[in-house]
Amino acid sequence: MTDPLAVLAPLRATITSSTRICALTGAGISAASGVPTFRGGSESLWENVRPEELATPEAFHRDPAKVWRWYDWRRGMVAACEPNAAHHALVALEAACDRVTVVTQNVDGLHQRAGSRQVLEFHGSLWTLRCLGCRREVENHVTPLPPLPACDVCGGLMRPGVVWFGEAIDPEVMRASVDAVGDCDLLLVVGTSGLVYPAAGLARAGKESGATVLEFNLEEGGVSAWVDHFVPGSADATLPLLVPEA
Ligand code: BJW
Ligand code: ZN
Repeated sequence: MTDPLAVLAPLRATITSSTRICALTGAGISAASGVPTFRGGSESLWENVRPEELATPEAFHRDPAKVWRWYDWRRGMVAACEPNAAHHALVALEAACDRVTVVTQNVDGLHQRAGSRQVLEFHGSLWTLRCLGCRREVENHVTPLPPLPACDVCGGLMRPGVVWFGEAIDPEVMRASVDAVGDCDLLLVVGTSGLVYPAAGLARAGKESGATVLEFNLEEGGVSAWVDHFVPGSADATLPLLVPEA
């Protein structure tokens, strides 16, 4: 495997002169915290059910209790995890750069717990519930939850405040994310398979807007063809190499 330092050393000047950095992150950034990724690996399975079969509105309407059991299990698991060196490296970059925006596909809240100040949750959050009756959204960190959580106001069924397959990204989050990738000079694509759209399209959009695009991953994936440099390795080992004096 290529030495990540050998990839990054010639880029030192590009990195240190960047004034606007955007990080597009995926499940791989939280892997070292103990949060399972979605694809590749038996640990990503829950009760022998594939995430793709649970993360849909159809699955929720068919069997809300089953989908809630999965989310409740994940909430409990994530609550017991801590941000890792990769999350902390993005926070440390804020000291060295005018603006750092994290666009995360993750719903675990670990970037915020690490201290990142500008986080766009592209696929929502495990810690938000939305009422199917009155559409009210609430922040909720109770774990475990009752089997079918109900709205305090109208008694309707609450659903996880995440974006499932076939659902639209929140338009404001979409706009802010497109702005962030279009407006940065350095785009870090970290720990995502680059298979899920429209998130994966943000990497290409960044490239087309003139950013230098670095990908940090164990292996090449769906967006690697668009990036300028691929930095191999676990993100908790490679992202800290970006931080000055690291
Ligand atoms: C490490 C590491 C370490 C491991 N260090 N790296 C055909 C073509 C194009 C699009 C489509 C299509 N058919 C259908 C679509 C659309 C669909 C889609 O993209 N499907 C594809 C799968 C084909 N997209 C949608 O449906 C989206 N909505 C939409 O299109 O709406 C249209 C619309 C418009 C207007 C009105 C209505 C509708 C919504 C997508 C929502 C995705 N939601 C999920 C679940 C969120 C909630 C939850 O968490 O439960 O989001 S799915 C899941 O995948 C989750 C993730 O955020 C997302 C991306 O996964 P990610 O982060 O890339 O993780 P993995 O596991 O895939 O990869 C991990 C990576 O880490 C790997 O690369 C490893 O190598 C690496 N890694 N350890 C560094 N230590
Ligand atoms: Zn309600």
